[in-house]
Amino acid sequence: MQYQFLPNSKKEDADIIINRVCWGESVSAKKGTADAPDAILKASEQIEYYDEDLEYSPMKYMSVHVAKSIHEFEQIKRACESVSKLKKQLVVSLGGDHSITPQLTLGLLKKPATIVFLDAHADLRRTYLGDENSHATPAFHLLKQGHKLLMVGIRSMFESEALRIKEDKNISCFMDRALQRESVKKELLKKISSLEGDVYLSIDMDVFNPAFVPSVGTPQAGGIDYYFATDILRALFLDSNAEVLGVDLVELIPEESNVSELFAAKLLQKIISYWGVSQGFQIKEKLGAQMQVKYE
Ligand SMILES: [Mn+2]
Repeated sequence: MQYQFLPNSKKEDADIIINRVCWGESVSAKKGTADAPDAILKASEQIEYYDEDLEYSPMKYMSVHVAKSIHEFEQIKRACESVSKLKKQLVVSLGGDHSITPQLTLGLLKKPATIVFLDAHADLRRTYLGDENSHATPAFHLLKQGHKLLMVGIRSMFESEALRIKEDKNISCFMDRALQRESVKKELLKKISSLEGDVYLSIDMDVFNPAFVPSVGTPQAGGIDYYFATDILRALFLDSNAEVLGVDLVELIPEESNVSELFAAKLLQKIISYWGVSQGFQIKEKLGAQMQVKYE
């Protein structure tokens, strides 16, 4: 598989590493998350190279490596361990269900970080239907790993999860309902702009309104929209001093209309584009993957 049908660089030379984590074994309302990585990459072929917001073509400046797909839970951690020590790389992992996130952070993050966690669900269960590594438990594991959680878009939780959000000093939570107010949106963007240190961004695609992303494992009424998500990317990548080491997009299920995967592919392009500007690529020499292809 390729990103935007562009040539693949070697892993050690690439600016962007895309992991395909085809893992969706934990119990979900719907099945099919394991097929999402390739469906999102296929959909990326439909996304223009030019970023109309940031007014440059990110892939003229950046190279990309799409890694071999991962099908074993035990392999997920390793996908992030072999990132280059010689150059800065952004690791974007396409899931899979949300149980993959704590494995990815185990491999990628060397010290306590802030996890920006976009999700409709709190995902703070210790176990879910007897499964410790379920799509309902990632936030629990991330806290256990010593990270701080900035939760965004939450609108579904168990009572014990609500209590934990209130009591745990390592959790900041912006509920979806509150985010309907402009003032709270602004407050969140300000908070993200003030982040420092290592950051990991986990985007459960069910954070979006199901009208925009209909096909996810556990859809939930309410939800944020695409433009607010790009505001979050801007605050994180361009306005803050944080160093974003990795991103994941999880819980998507490919569907016939392709609307959900096209949304995810566009979001993926924006993530790469904003990170690129944060690293100053748009004023560097054009050595990117798009320079190797003739088609527009
Ligand atoms: Mn989730």
